[in-house]
Amino acid sequence: MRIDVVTIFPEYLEPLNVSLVGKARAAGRLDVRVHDLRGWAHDRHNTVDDTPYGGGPGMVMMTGPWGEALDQTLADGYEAGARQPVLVVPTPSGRPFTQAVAAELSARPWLIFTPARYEGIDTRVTAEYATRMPVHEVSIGDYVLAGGEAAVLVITEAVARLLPGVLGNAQSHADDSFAPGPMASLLEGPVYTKPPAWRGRGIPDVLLSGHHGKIARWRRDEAFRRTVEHRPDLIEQADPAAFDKKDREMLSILGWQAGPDGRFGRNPDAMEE
Ligand code: JCZ
Repeated sequence: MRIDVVTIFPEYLEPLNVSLVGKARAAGRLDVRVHDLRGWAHDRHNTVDDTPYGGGPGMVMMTGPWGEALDQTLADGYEAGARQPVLVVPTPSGRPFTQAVAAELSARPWLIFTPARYEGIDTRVTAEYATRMPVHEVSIGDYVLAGGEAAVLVITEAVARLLPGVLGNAQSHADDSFAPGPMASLLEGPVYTKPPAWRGRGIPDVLLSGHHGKIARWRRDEAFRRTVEHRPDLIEQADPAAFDKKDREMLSILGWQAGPDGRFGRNPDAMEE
């Protein structure tokens, strides 16, 4: 996979040299190019922003530098043999970035990120490139960053670990919270490692039992506990066909019951603080 990033803060992307993404690059599975948008500015002050039409606070990133940067980035990529680019634009007004979007992007050969600053990019830029390639405006969460660079780091890491040969074994993804499949829509439960006793705290006996069936069941029960506590919306949205008899027992213990449509909701008679 090839990734181009165009930004006014190339140093902000330094973490892409480290850890999983850095290793994927070193292994030749990922080719990352970071470009300084100011290299395509038109004046001696390297200006890339201007005041918003219609008034209001802040500044807007100008069409000129972005257009030339993207034209050059596309030309260089095609020249190097890259194909089928997707433009990924981090913005708080984008579609939610989810594990499903990460999986979709990981199947593409070429991603071009345009992290903005100020009040964002003149909307004609995405309109223009949307006529040439898929454009994904994505939000990594309901909070407001000062710019899109941190979102590029987040998205790149989520995508890179899905690339073939980057994480190692395929099972590593199958049990991820939010991965499709039998663990779908449940958060992962607690984990333990050595030593077996620490500050008076032990390990649940079942994990030392060697009984793989019981261990799997315990882990799933703990996943339900955590999901009910932290993300009850995931239980409410889950396809009840994904729940077996023991899942239903556990949900009942946790105060949840199936409604008329089969979906689970909190049992109002079992409400605790
Ligand atoms: C540019 N402020 C780009 C994205 N999910 C999310 N939160 N905040 C952003 C974001 C904020 C920005 C810019 C200026 C993305």
